[in-house]
Amino acid sequence: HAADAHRTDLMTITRFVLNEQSKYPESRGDFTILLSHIVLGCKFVCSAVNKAGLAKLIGLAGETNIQGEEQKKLDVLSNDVFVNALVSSGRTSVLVSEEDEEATFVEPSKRGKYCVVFDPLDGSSNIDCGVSIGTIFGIYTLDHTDEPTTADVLKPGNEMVAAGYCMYGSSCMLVLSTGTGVHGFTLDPSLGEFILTHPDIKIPNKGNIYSVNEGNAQNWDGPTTKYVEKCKFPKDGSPAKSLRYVGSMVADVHRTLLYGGIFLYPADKKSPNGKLRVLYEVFPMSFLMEQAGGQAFTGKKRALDLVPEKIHERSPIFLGSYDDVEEIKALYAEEE
Ligand code: AHM
Ligand code: MG
Repeated sequence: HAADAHRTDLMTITRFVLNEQSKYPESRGDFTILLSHIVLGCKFVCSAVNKAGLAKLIGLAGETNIQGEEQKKLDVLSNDVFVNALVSSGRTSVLVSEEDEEATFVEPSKRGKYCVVFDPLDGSSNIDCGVSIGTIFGIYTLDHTDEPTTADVLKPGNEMVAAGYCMYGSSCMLVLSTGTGVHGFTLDPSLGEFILTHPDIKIPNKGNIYSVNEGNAQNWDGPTTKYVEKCKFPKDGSPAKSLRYVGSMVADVHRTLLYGGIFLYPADKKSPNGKLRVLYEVFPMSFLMEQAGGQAFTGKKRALDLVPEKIHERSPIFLGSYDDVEEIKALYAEEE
């Protein structure tokens, strides 16, 4: 029976990726090992986030608890966990984290062929009120055996070999693409395993939700202003869109992926490059959107074609359903 098969033949994320990688004859399991270390980081952060209130993990970095122990803020802790997991995988050479100003270069004895860019705990301003937060990551391959440099990660998003995020919400979900579609896995807490629950996610071609921090509207440029006006007061007889904005990129993008619509973090007069970071926020989410059949646009070009010059560079971003992103592209094209 199919129902029995579901319960006894579990497609874990490790099994899924092993299956995928076996299609490449040259694969030696390195990617699977790397991913299992990322998964470990996600499980650790998930458990820490769930216990945050209880364990009094929340607080300013450097604060001490009643036992007089130094407490680490959850985002600092998450960063340490991911850096340690990635280095100890023995499969990485360069790491870029939102939490660290400089890139981490793995010592020669532990080096491997991958470079990982990540935001260990995105949306951390939402921790204290229990709103969903997440980890975002992107993976590049190192294509030489010389000493690694930041040039190895300052590459366009279209060169990423994999990208994903883990959302710490009402359930813990890991969404991954290795370039063959987008697949969602839900953590079964009793097994401690991510199980395939959302195979081959496709974003609807058009959605009825827009997602943006409208408090910045007075500083927007013309096309963004026109677009949001159109969402609220459509002139072509179509219904107005609903507004949903969590303020946590992982949650806002996850909803956009599943329900369709558009997520915007545009440029404004105060932040001409928007807020979100190219390497570990814009690229991974754009990679997933394209793999799910959607689009990601910067206001000037396809987001994945950006070539970052600095590891913490920012870019405006408009991503989501194919047809909705077409509309904002048309408005920017009119400007030129
Ligand atoms: P963070 O990396 O400091 O947590 O900021 C990133 C977050 C994203 O998750 C979210 O999309 C965005 O900031 C929200 O920004 P704003 O509060 O300006 O709307
Ligand atoms: Mg962030």
